[in-house]
Amino acid sequence: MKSQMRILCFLLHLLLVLFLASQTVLSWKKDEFRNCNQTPFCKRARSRKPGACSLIAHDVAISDGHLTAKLLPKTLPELDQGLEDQIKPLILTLSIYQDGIMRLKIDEDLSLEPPKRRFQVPDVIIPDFENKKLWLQRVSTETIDGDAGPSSVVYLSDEYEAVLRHDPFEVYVREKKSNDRRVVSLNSHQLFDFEQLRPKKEGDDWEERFRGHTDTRPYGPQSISFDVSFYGADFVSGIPEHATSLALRPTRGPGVDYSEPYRLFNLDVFEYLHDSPFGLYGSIPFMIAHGKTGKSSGFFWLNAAEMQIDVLGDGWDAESGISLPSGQKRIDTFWMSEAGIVDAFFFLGPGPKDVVSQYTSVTGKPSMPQLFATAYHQCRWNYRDEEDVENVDSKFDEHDIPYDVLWLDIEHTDGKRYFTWDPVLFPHPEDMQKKLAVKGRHMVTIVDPHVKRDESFRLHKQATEKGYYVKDASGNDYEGWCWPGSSSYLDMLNPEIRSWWGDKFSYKEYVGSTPTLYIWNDMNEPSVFNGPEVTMPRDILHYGGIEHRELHNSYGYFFHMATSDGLLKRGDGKSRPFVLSRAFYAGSQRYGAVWTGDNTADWDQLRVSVPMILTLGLTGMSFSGADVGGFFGNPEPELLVRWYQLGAYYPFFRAHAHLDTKRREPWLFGYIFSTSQIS
Ligand code: NBV
Repeated sequence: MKSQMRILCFLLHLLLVLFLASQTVLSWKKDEFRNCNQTPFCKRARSRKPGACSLIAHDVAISDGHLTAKLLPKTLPELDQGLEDQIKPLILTLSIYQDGIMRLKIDEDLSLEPPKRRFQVPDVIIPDFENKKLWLQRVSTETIDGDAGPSSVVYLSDEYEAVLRHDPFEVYVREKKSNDRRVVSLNSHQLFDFEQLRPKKEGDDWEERFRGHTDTRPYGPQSISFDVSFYGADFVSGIPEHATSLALRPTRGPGVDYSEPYRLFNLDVFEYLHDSPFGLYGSIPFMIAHGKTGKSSGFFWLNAAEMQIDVLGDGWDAESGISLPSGQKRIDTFWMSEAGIVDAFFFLGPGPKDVVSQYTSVTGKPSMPQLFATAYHQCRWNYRDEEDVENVDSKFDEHDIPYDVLWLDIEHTDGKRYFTWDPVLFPHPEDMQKKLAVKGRHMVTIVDPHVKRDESFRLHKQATEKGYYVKDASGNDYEGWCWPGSSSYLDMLNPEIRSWWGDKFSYKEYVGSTPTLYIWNDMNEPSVFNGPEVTMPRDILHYGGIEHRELHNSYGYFFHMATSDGLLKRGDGKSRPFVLSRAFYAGSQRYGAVWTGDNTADWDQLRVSVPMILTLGLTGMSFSGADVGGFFGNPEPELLVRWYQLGAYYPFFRAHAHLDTKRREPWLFGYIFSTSQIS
């Protein structure tokens, strides 16, 4: 009997081990995240058929140097009391800027007082951009290609002009010299849809539920979607961050590889897959199209709500009955966002470099990194204590391996209270930094956005007293779960809070910091362990009554900005900051470096790091890298060697490893690490 029990126990144990092993292999927790079908705005938008948009442009005029128009449905529904609010016009504004840039804004008619002003992302467009506006003086009218109604045409540059077709509503850019040749267009397939805000009526159920979380959605449906076509294009790239190829593969149409759209929703994804359109830690809604003719164009949608983008494969519209000007190859794309407005920029190139420089003339050029930051960084979660730091540092000298920066992860703090040091493990932080500094080396410490809710923690006390945390629907400080346990999150949308945060990096406030200490912002998607999809609920409230859903993708950007500005202030504006951030948004290039997060020690992840980093470079984030060696798991020696060889060419070159991995400082591999031993 006893031996039978033993066998049973053994078998159960074996089953458990097998189960756990299978979990580690397939550990991307797909079910924790929503797919398009589980995301009502995405499902609704994707089910629209070409030709569904019935808007036409009215009252086209020039006003304040812009072209303006009202968009109204072609057939107005019978006016009765209940429907009145459904036929409010949308206001369109088209503006032209120097160097081949067109901007299109579409919003609700604010004079009709919608229930709420929709969010427009602040502090992304650099102030200098407005000085590049060309003052439109006149609009000409043309009847194009047998259209029943007219189109309005305005000057864009010496080579291009912008066309607003009235019926059906469409916006495009065409070449002047052969005016049936288009460059880029919006709503050519008439998929445009703009859900206007409306008062809640009896019986409206706006709540959305996902895995035990309820999103109250007090303002109801407010999504926007439209198609954008790139003419003369052979492929499109951009819209990071995804672990996928440089040329984005189609997500809709016959025989496509991916069935989900490319998702842009900043998330802390545990053990991400190496080939997937699923959204990762950062979002840049900027796409570049390129053709074999050498011509490029680009499209950027300044909108920080959840976005989903389809690249439409050949034949996706076989049954639509819509025919676009023939003879021009093109790539069609479909853009969907949960909230916000249309604030879209079209870049006309003509070369790829021109497109990137047009994009960065809107969102800013990358900041010049400190020289040391372009060299090799040594990181691990975690270097245990001051002695460990000293040993690692001296081993680099002993083995004559160059390195410039040593990093400390979350375990260096006193109980995950950032800006503090564990009193037992790191009792002499200043001396530790000075010892590195005499050799010309620097240190980086981690500062995450979750603040430990602990009355005795000064940062938390001040933030609570000042009312600096984001609020839940009842107006209380939102509480989520993260490394320190119960935590709250600062409202980084508010410039006053950003400035207060920046002051925390002064030498006086960040006790134990010295001028050679720089910063790492992790978990700033923001990651909330017990939140929906491991992030902040969408109905949490920010400064000015903005819902988290409206700005989600820019939260990490504002956090990065505040930290970087803080380091600048610390050095009286004289010393350039270095801040590495995991989350990012359009414009993050102005604040420092990013990396591709928690990759895995395998060959596929080594491979995909290349298109990921190239894509980041194309979208302005030129200072980026991937964890050398792979964060999760233990790389075999050859993988590690190859990763170092590749990593030396990453703009940001840092080795990093998970807490549970074996130590892997380069000298630990002995002679195997010398290339002669590698097959
Ligand atoms: O702070 C711990 C880690 C960090 O080492 C890593 O680089 C980040 O991407 N952090 C994520 C949190 C835990 C990951 C499992």
